[in-house]
Amino acid sequence: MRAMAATASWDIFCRVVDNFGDVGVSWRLARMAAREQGKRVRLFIDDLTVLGKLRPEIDAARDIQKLEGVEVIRIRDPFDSLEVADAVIETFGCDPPAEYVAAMAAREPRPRWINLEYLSAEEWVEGSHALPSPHPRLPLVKHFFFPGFTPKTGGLLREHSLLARRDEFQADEGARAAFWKSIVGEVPPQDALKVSVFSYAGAPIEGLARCAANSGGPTWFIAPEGYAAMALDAWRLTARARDSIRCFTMPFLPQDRYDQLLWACDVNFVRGEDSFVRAQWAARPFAWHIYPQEEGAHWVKLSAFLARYTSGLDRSQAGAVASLWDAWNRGADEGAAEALRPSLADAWAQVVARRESLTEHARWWSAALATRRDLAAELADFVDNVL
Ligand code: TRH
Repeated sequence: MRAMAATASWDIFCRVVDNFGDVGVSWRLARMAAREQGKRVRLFIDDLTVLGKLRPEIDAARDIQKLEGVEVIRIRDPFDSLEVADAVIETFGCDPPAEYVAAMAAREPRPRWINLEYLSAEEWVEGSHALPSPHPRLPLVKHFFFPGFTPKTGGLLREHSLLARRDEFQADEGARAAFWKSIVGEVPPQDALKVSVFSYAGAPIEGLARCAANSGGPTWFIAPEGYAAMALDAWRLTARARDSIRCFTMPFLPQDRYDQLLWACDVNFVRGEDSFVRAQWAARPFAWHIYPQEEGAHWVKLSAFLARYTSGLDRSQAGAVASLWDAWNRGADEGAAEALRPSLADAWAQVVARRESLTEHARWWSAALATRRDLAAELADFVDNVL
């Protein structure tokens, strides 16, 4: 029995906890819902300065503005945008303002209410995806929507044209040269290994630079502003820097340009959630610096993904990837740096030696993920045809 009409308007709520991912994911979903799913989208954010880092067109001083078909509105207190949309998407359990939730309960028909959860490759996600959660007091039901890597989850954010644009860029030497000139003012030599680095504090960046320096071949490290850039700048100033290693640090790139950096590099070090997914769409070998959680809970999450990602690899390839990720994430552990060196150096050498086959695998992995509908389409189908 299908009672409710398809949704025309979506209100998406995002509160910045820390870092950029919450906004990165929320903006990406909002843009896709407007451009690809034909929804009238309002994106409510409490801190516009963070969105302004990813989208320099955003004016953080303005309360309301439009960008790429999305109305971007600052969450104000008291909250006065009480015209409720057909579907309400809160990201990462950020709770829409109480006034708005009260208006949702008074709306006829009731809006569809979704909580977009964090991405995980763990098996329990399948059992939690799409589960209802009745509001304790109000006549409202919220549904959990889990991104994921398997058919029993909500899938991943992937713009319709993304992979075609990636392939075009990766096949076009002129476009890549123009990109490099635009971000570092020169084009890398053919034999240079190009490595992008986006990490949390504590990643053994210096150790990695040293490994690359000892491996002899020319390596370019590229790091947009952040921990990695600071560590590379510090390392560059030490005596240990070598001519074979070039370090480029730069301001934060607009979100779509960051995609091009991932496409243009040979190996990408990424973190969190959104850059982690973008690295997979880039079809290049990558290492994931996972957001550290209490009691090491992040290790479970990391190995759950590694088990899926390396399942198509042979033992030595899987071992190389797993050792690099282990050394990269262990880097933050107290006093690990010293003990880590051998394993990081060995793991990096193993990965570089297998770069071609790991790149093939990355391309296969991206293609396998892309056989599924993207998350925005899955979500639209869920709210329009299931709820
Ligand atoms: O910034 P993050 O560490 O965010 C994370 C995630 O939100 C994670 O879920 C949460 O648990 C943790 O914070 C607290 O990493 P993430 O998810 O990769 O988001 C970074 C965003 O920044 C992504 O959208 C890509 C974008 N970006 C740019 O636009 N330009 C850049 O130069 C770089 C490096 C990133």
